[in-house]
Amino acid sequence: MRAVELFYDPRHAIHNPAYELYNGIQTPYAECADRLEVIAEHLQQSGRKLRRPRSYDISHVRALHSAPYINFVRETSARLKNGETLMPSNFIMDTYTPITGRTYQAARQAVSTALTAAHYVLSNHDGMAYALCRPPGHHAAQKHSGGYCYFNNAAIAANYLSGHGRIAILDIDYHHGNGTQELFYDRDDVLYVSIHADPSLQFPYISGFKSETGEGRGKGFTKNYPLPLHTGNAQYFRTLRRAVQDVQNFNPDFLVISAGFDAHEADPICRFDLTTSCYADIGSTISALNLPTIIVQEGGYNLKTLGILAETFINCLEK
Ligand code: OKP
Ligand code: ZN
Repeated sequence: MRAVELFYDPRHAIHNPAYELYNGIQTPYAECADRLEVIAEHLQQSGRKLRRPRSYDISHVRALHSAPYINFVRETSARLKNGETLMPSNFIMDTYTPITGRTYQAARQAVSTALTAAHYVLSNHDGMAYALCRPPGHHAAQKHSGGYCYFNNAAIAANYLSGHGRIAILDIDYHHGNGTQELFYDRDDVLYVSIHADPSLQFPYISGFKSETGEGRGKGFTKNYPLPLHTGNAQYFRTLRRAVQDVQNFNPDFLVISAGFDAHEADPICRFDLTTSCYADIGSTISALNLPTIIVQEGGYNLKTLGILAETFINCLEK
């Protein structure tokens, strides 16, 4: 039994945009603060302790994101008054990623939460650490972002760990992590493997196709497994076995999981048909790799199921 240490910063809630634009129409913000609150409450009620992360300086963010992009998020946040929201057009590639007066601070804290988890496994090689991050990160690229993301929490933690060995990132969020893929596309010391919905039909549309495999030294160190709408447990699990085989072939020293729970059948904005038991199987399969592992929270939008999914997943990681 390997324990999963949990890191959670309640100040994530200061980032809470009022709406996103969908075909020009204001709709409630799916990436809401309650997402993380229901997970945190559920885990605490099932007897788990949540630890507060420490803070890390900006150098970790600068290592992957461009100065103009970081400055844009910081300065935009700084000039917005409480309650004001900007739907940016430069640097942000969609209308789902508004900036508020507190966005920069919350995004920095989410990075710190992921880095705290990374630091934990550096000194506890048998351990695992789960970073309850919000806002999520895997759509954040070097010079721009989108998809509810600002800074790439998982990628920044992976980059930090890459100073200590070879890193495999396994992204099980329903959406392709275009930001993470881009940030490591030309690197051979960080493997990126993603299972996600067919990007010709689903966000982020621009990447996640099978043909994208890396470039230069990074050729062969990106692996994409796009799946059709309404993928169920059996097909998902077959694909997961292949993805896990890729991870084993790479022989990493550390594993980073970009964990979205939005491939579940009850997710309101996604269209896979996984049941809760599939998250148990995913947890057990990852656990069997027996690697120092951090789990970084990405998507998952059904407030009624997020708590149980996180608990199921963590319980099986520990078995
Ligand atoms: C972020 B993550 C629904 C459209 C929203 C944006 C999806 C961002 C997903 N109103 N599309 O990877 O879970
Ligand atoms: Zn997602």
